[in-house]
Amino acid sequence: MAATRTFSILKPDATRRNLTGAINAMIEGTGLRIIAQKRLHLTRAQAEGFYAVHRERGFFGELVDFMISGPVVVQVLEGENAVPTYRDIMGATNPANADEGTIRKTHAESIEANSVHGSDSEENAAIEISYFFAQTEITG
Ligand code: RTP
Ligand code: MG
Repeated sequence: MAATRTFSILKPDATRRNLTGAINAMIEGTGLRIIAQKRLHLTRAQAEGFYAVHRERGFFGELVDFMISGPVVVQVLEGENAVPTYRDIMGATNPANADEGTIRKTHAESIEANSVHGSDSEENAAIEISYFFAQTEITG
């Protein structure tokens, strides 16, 4: 089967607790390959743009404040069924509902500070990858 890509963010609660390596090991354990990665401190405008689909939700302001509260690591992941493979290892949005062995069950602090983001479709993955990465930064 052809390799596909998804977009990932290790959120500020993860970088603050020095969990980049631990989470990357869980990602690589699925067989997904981290084909691009960089550490950034998002601006408010970048975070608002990234989460624009949620701007009408009650938690939008808090979510943006959280996402700019510290550095993040943005990544492109590649492998078979990359979007659902990553969503599976991430676990449910609320860590209280996440399965054992998932990133969020193991590491997340709360429904907001839930350690990771992963695209929810291949279409959104392509949009999100191009929001943060130039083609020349991705080595498949
Ligand atoms: P993500 O987009 O970050 O991968 O997470 P997701 O699909 O599992 O969840 P989504 O519904 O897209 O929500 C995006 C992020 O907003 C925060 N959130 N806070 N306070 C709340 O009720 C609430 N609900 C969602 C989380 O950080 C969630 O990952
Ligand atoms: Mg989402």
